[in-house]
Amino acid sequence: MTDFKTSTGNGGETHQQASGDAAVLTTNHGVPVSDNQNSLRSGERGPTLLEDFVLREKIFHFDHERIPERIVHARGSGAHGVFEATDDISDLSKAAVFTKGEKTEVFVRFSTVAGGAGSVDTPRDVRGFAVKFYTREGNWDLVGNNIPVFFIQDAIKFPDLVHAVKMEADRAYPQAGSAHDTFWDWASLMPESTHMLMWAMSDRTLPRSLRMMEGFGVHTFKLVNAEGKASFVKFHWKPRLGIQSTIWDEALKLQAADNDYHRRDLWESIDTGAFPQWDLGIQVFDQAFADAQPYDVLDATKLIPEEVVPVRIIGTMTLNRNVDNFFAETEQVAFLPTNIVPGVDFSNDPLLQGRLFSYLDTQKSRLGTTNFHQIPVNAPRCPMHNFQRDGMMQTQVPKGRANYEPNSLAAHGEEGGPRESQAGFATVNAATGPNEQGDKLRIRAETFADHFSQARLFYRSQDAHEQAHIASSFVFELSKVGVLEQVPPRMVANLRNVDEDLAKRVADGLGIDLPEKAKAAREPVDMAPSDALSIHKNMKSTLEGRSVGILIADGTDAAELDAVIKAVEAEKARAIIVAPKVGGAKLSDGTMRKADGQLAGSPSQIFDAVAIILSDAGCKMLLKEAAAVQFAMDAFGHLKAIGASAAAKPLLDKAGAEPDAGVTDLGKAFIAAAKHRFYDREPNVRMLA
Ligand code: HDE
Repeated sequence: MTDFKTSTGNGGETHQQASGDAAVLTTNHGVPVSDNQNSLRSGERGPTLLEDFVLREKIFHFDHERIPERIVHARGSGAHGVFEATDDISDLSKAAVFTKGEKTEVFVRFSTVAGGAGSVDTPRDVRGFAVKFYTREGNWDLVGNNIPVFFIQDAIKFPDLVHAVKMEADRAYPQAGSAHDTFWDWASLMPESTHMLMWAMSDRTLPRSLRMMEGFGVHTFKLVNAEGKASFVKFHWKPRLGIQSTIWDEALKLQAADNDYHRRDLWESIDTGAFPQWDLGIQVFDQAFADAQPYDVLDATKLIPEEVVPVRIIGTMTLNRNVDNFFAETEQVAFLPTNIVPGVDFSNDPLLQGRLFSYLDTQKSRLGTTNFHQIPVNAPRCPMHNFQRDGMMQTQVPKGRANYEPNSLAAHGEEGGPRESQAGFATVNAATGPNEQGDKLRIRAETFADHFSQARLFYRSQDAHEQAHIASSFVFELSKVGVLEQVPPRMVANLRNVDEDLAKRVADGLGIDLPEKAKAAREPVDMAPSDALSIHKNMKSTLEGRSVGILIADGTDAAELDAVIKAVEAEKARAIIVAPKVGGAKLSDGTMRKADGQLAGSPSQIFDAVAIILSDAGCKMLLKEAAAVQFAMDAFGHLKAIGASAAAKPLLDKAGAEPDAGVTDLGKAFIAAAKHRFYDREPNVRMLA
């Protein structure tokens, strides 16, 4: 009989040697396994035996490895961290998590919405921003997005929205994108989605990094203090690195360059100790303020401008630990808006109210058991006691007879079990909003009728470049609508209620006549523009947390290269060397310098700025390399700073990178430029709507 263990060098002893002192391989039931290479057969070339419990168990388990992916937010990336409360808000909330100086463990999962678990990281899409706080009073989940408003006002529309935006039911495409018939058919028929559409068509849906986007609780919630007094609140996450987005052409090309662009970026930042941080802010207001607004604070398609109610910072979240296992943690984490702690409460927002039902159902469906709270990533870190018992996959072993209450077992010396506490969560009992009590009505409140004022507010708060991006996104997305010819004009008819100029630009871009203005349920009003809504008006001049790609080739000046690397690293940014061969390039001083990435696999879209350091000979060689020309061309087209050695000029010329404020030599000017994008360049490189 042939012994494959020795003749192939593939198993048995060889394998053990390779894994050093590794623990003994066993079955799920702890039985040591002697051969993990060959199944048990009847004769050398005969059929496999049913008796082979090792094979059977291994394949059985493998066959059941997958669980249903999330219906929305299927693709996500998670990390552990800590939240530290930095301000005393005991006058507003009694929650332990907000006690000044309190540190609370957190788990965060960022996600795209429409695509499947294996889809790309950079489609035009909303990003989920879900935070689980393991507080000493139980888990609090703030399950938000990177956009402060939502598409719909009532949870009953959610399945329609999701069906419309996901891949079309018959053909199963497109994956992870809204640029298709069914989404725009639905959206153009839902005027209440217009405000969110403005955000979705802006660069907010093209974040440069998960570390560089804001987060929002979206709904109005309540804070409750020790006296039981409630205030309304909206939650905000502000990234310490500032907000930064890519532009559309760059995001498209990122899909080809790196499917895992955001996941990798998050992992590598945490892995290298550059821990991402966000400040948690609150906008607090009362009923009198709510009543005085021209919109309803219970309507999730509306925001409260920061200029009207400033955001007060009350704590900082730091993500400092990558997961040990993606499935066990990031996939199995179960967020529930119903996970709430004393000191925080819900509002009557009808979208939030619907979510309170939905998430519990979905977790049971995904994780298969009502005991999903026992999975380590979901389990509270504080003690947990109740009389819930049994169920599939019960992993706890409750002792004694106390599985009911009231009971008098203690009188008999037995364990009686937990008791209710006055300090426990108690729903706020006060008139806190319109329709708090009343008749049962399947109706939308009249205060929810204005669908366009805040869409206009958003559009008019953007700078000219951002407005051009929004108009161009509408053109791009609507140009992907196929046979449903009625859809683009219907959408433009809605946009006329937002801004006549925007509507005209979109109609022109599509090459269609300007349609009649759609009749608004309520005429929009002009609100004072809010600078806080613009990315460009709030961008940080910084290189921190960003990366600079440095293209080199044989002959590159060693001193020049080292100076750029040093200057980039001094700014807490990453310097990443790109060369035609990953083994590296032979520099001017005769030394070999290893590359971090090979040119063909490291296009400039994965960097925030680029330096091109070439000798005359190196440049001559790269003029014949399309990837090098493209490197410069895309950096220029994506409005990035390009620092170049004098000898690299022919490459810039061939790439059409004309001199401007963002094209510099390799000195200080490059580092200063690398902190910015050159949006003024854009009219020279692309026709926007
Ligand atoms: Fe969700 N949403 N959602 N959602 N949502 C889910 O729960 C739902 C909404 C959000 O990383 C699901 O565990 C309804 C708004 C995030 O695991 C599901 C409605 C906001 C995540 C669900 C909404 C969100 C989800 C799918 C309308 C921003 C990912 C898988 C009433 C405030 C969490 C899951 C993670 C996930 C239902 C609207 C954020 C089906 C019914 C508004 C970040 O339960």
